[in-house]
Amino acid sequence: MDQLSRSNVKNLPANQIVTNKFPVMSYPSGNAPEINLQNWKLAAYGLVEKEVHWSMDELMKFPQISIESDFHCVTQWSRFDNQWKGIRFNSLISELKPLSNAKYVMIYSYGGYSTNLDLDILLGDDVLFAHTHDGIPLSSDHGGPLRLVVPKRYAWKSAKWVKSFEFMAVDKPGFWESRGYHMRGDPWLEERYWPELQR
Ligand SMILES: Nc1nc2c(c(=O)[nH]1)N[C@H]1C(S)=C(S)[C@@H](COP(=O)(O)O)O[C@H]1N2
Ligand SMILES: [Mo]
Repeated sequence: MDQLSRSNVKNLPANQIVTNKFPVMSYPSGNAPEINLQNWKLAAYGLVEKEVHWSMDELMKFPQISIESDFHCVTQWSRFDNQWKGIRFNSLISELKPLSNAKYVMIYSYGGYSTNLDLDILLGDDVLFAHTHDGIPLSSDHGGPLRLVVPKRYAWKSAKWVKSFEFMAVDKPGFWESRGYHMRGDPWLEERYWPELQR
């Protein structure tokens, strides 16, 4: 089925419009941050038994998974059938051993962006740290070398240019969440903004 006819059926959350383009949405600067790929590492810390810093070579030794998922931006565009390839968030967990009180994760990006997610959601089979989109290495505009992909949340939770993530016992707002976006951001429940901030 093509993308427009699919949009009439069941895969489009309320008040979204299908696009076949792949818009770039980056804030605050509008530009991709400078990232030194030479000594690039992904760091995990907080409520874990062991802090870990992975190089890209180390990450590439984890199982490389491909998933197809839809991408829903809170500004109301949706892009169907994105092919993402990368490493499941879940498969990094065995090295970290989160403590039992770890319930939330803050993802930090180069450039100062951050976003908070429930650990439960991140452990899903569909959540990846992706390095490839539709068969092409992720461009820096789209979050290369590595971005998070969380299909069950609005796309602002799919942090580009990931740098580190922190396990937390208490939820706290990331970049957009502290500016009124919803703490959870489920597109099927239209969790766009905190109700008290909606006008
Ligand atoms: N680091 C970072 N990640 C980000 C953003 C951003 O501004 N900075 N924008 C978010 C928003 S609002 C959306 S819709 C998607 C857009 O991803 P794209 O630019 O690859 O389409 O990235 C999300 N991840
Ligand atoms: Mo977005």
